[in-house]
Amino acid sequence: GHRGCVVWFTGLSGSGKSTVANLVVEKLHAAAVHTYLLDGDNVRHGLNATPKMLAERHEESFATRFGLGFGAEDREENIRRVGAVAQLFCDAGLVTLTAFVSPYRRDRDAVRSMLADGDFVEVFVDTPLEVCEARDPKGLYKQARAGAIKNFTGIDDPYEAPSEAELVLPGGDLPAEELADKVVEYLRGAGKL
Ligand code: GGZ
Repeated sequence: GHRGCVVWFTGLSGSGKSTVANLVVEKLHAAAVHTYLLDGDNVRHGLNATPKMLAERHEESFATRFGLGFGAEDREENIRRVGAVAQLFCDAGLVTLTAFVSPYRRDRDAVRSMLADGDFVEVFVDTPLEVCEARDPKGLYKQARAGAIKNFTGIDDPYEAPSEAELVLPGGDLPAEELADKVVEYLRGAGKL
């Protein structure tokens, strides 16, 4: 058995966080390392469901009190809860990967400070906005430009790039496969595997 850690991916929508994290999971699985990946697809549908999602199953007042949207406060609470869950998986000895935009430095640093020294590995998926917007896999940038989605990160909401990330991935320059190799290489070098 090995000690757990939290590999925290941060970057714009469409930067490749989830894609790279999923590839890292595959590579670590092949190396018999136990992992768990938390991302928008499994967290923002359950634990941190949006008000709209909760409204389908609960009273409107319940949905607005407990659902999490994309305002600064809701993003802060999203990251706080994800951080707390990641800490539990880390305690259980898993290499825990998270893939959230997590645009605020303060919120990411709060998670870092909850973990033991060295257990938080911040991975900045540094893909230029132009590249993310050209990819636009879900058509969200187009909607944000048209004003149909408000507070969209990179368009009319801020993204605070990490200044001291453990790893910066050139997301616009290299294929996801090679970026994932860099993450595995880093974790191996840092004695995390
Ligand atoms: C940013 C948004 C927004 C707004 C919906 N801003 O490409 P995606 O679709 O799958 O990734 C984005 C995801 C962001 O959720 P997170 O939980 O990662 O955000 S945060 O860490 O800031 O709490 C995008 C979609 O949800 N999405 N509205 N306004 N991304």
